[in-house]
Amino acid sequence: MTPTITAFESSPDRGRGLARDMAVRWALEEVGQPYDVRLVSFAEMKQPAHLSIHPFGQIPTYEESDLALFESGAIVLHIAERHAGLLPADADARARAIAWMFAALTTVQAPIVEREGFILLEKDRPWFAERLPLLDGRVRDRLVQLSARLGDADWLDGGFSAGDLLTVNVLRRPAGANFLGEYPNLAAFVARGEARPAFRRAFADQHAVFAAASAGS
Ligand code: GTB
Repeated sequence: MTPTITAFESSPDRGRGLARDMAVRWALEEVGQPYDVRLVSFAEMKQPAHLSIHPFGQIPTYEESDLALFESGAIVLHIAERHAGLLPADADARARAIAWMFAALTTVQAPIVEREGFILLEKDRPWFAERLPLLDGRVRDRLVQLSARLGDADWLDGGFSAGDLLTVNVLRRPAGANFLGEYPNLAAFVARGEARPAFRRAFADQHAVFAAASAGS
């Protein structure tokens, strides 16, 4: 059965592929699984029908037969476990790839999202100028460590995996991408991810939603 995912009807990122449906689209493209997309408005996300699938009223969700999932990381893991191409066959390598998935969504993402939220919500506050360098430092600390681990490898642990997919996806967010110039190997890592045909298809599909909405408005 063709799975259905949800995405923003009108994404605030204006087609830049920064919302979390992007990781799910990319994973589905990597494994060659066709999918349908149900676009939802902010209001629809808070209605009982959507809340029955996503308890927090967000996107993305994933529905396939009787299975309904939320959380982009869980959805990508589900896709990776059921299709070849996103997790190594060797059990230890697979466990390490899953560790990178968790690292992307927790350890790497946390300071990036914290800085992003701070800029969005607190830029007019008197403490903004004093606190921003602290949050910049937290992002840099993480990127220094990630850069050291990646070294001159193409991917984080052997071949491309769901761990790389989620890490690239997180680093694309503005609060990560703003610093990539300081870490050429991370910039190249993100560029390698973005050059993958599956990424490009996923990006084009989500961008088409924005383009269609703009044309209609
Ligand atoms: N942990 C969840 C996951 O990974 O699936 C987080 C899901 C989530 O944050 N969903 C957001 C959402 O539905 C969209 S992705 N928000 C609506 C709401 O909470 O009411 C976050 C996002 C939104 C917008 C941009 N942007 O404009 O750049 C980037 C990322």
